Amino acid sequence: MSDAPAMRELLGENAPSNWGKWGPDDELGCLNYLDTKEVLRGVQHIRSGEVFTLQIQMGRTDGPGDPLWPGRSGIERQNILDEGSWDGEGAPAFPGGLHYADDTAKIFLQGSTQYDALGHVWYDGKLWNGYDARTTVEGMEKASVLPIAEKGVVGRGVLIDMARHRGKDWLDKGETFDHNDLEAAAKAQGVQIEPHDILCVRTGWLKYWYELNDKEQFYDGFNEPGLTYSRELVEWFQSREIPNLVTDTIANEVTYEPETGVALPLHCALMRNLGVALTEIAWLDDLADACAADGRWSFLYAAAPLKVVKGTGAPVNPIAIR
Ligand code: UVW
Repeated sequence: MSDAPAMRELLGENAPSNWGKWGPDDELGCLNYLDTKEVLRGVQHIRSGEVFTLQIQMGRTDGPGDPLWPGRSGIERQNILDEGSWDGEGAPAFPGGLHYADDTAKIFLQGSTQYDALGHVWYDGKLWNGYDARTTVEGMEKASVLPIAEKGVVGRGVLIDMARHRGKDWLDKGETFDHNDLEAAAKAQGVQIEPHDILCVRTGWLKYWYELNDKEQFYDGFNEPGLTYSRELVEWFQSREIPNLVTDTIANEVTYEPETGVALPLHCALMRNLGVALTEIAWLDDLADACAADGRWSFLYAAAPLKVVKGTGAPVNPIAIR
């Protein structure tokens, strides 16, 4: 048993919270900030019409495979019908000679670029907005990914390139940064992180995954780089009313908080307590290169995860238009 403190001890009895802010039945949390005004504000950041798709490829076979949280596996896609299925006796026949291919797939809903449901993580038996954790049994009755998928996520996106800011191709294992570093990088990039911005943060970690091409080394001492917990950082997210954090890491924060060893406290502090939506495993490198080339770091961000009823999360292919 680890001697890390309990989540409640780390985050505090009176941790910053948005529970109840949007009523007792809310399942959208900070995505409520993204109203029609925010959509129109985002549209104003389209200048050149370049489109970037931010999902990684699912089921790549030419490299290390898909980057995943330990214990999860990548998509298992199986071909059910192909040209061979139409040969011989008993083959299906459609008037006109139509042939087609069909696949099935077994996937972890968190096994690619994805939105976490707001209820995906919890502590002390309570999810986002105070829902009982027993509502997760055999499918999420509350704060599943479905409300996020029904709403869609559209607004002004801003990209902070922490790897570039630190002069690195990618951050190191366990390397951390905080809100002050985000502000400093934004200033150096000549952009402001504004209230209600969809905050995209690049660490280069996915580039490391593909370029390293060595799973054993990648997972050895697994500790992703990322944002690290402090109460001030959580208050910063709350006061800026950030609706959505998008990163190119598997779990959006340093895996183990360095001082205490607690795993993924920001999942609890930001998602469970504040209702900030988390988007993980986003491919931000091409977007970052384009932003760096002309110094424009804001864009229209649009995403909608798949509408999985009771889902703990769902794959998504977000789009940035600049
Ligand atoms: C966990 O919750 C463990 O990870 P993720 O948010 O990446 O799904």
